Amino acid sequence: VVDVVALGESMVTFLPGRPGRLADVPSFDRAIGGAESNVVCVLAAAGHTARWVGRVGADGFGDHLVERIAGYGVDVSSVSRDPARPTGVYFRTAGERGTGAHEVAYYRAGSAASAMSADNVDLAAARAGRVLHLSGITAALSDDCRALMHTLTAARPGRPLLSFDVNHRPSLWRTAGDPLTLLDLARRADIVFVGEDEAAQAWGVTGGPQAIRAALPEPGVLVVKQGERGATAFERRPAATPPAFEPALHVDVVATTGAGDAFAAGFLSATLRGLPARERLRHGHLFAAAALTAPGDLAAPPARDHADRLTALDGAAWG
Ligand code: KDG
Repeated sequence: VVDVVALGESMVTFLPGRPGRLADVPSFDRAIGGAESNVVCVLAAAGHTARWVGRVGADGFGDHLVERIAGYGVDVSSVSRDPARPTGVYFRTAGERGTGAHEVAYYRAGSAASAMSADNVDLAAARAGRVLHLSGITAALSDDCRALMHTLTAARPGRPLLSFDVNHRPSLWRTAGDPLTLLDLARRADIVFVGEDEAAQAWGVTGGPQAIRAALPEPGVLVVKQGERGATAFERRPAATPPAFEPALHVDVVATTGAGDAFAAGFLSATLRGLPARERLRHGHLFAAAALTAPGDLAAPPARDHADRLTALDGAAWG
């Protein structure tokens, strides 16, 4: 059984050759992006078995994505090709120093992935792992994709552990309806990742981790990401477990894109290894730090023995 399967849209990403506004940047370098495939690429790099299920166009960009993702050791045998629709792409600017704020221009409306549905996606392959990782991005791509998300998150016997990253992308929800849908989807998952900022923007839930947990009591594990401060994990079992907070690592941010995906990969990696909450959060932070200090979405996580040494440091030495 494969450890983790992720389903979602991946895109060819164009990274700017130099800082500046989208209006000014003269050239871009090609890389790959896609929140869900990022998670499985990092997990594969961390030594787990992983599969990506998605849909790309029958075009060179589709070939590029499939080949690059396979290059991380991810199983891509269930990726389908759409003969009529293109692979999505997006361009972005470099993050501003300090804040990491950047512009993103998606060219993904009508993409091959936006046509994913229960009819053209291999549902058995999607459900064949120990963990199925999904994100809220898919729910914003089209009505078909939203229906697919409802199918995959429905309770059923033998369902894999369902991991859901809310990944609220405001620009996609401008045309996709109400992002409260993301709250309904999160309620069906076993492990949920959400940023404090996302909960406020998408659901109007302010007041920090406790308020978010109150709005989302169903998932067995809820991880609230609090930006550069750290992250808090709530767990239902054992019943009396208090929430665990772990501070993030201090790094010089090069680009924030992909950091949330790397965090999820680190947390899931440690979850699959049966590590306790403190170590799961710390693996999340450690993997995120690698992504934050790289220009693209993806960065190799630290080797496992090194990561284990770092995450076992006592409180004062960490962070
Ligand atoms: O998390 C990184 C992703 O946001 C990026 O790779 C692009 O998947 C993407 C999206 O839809 O924003």
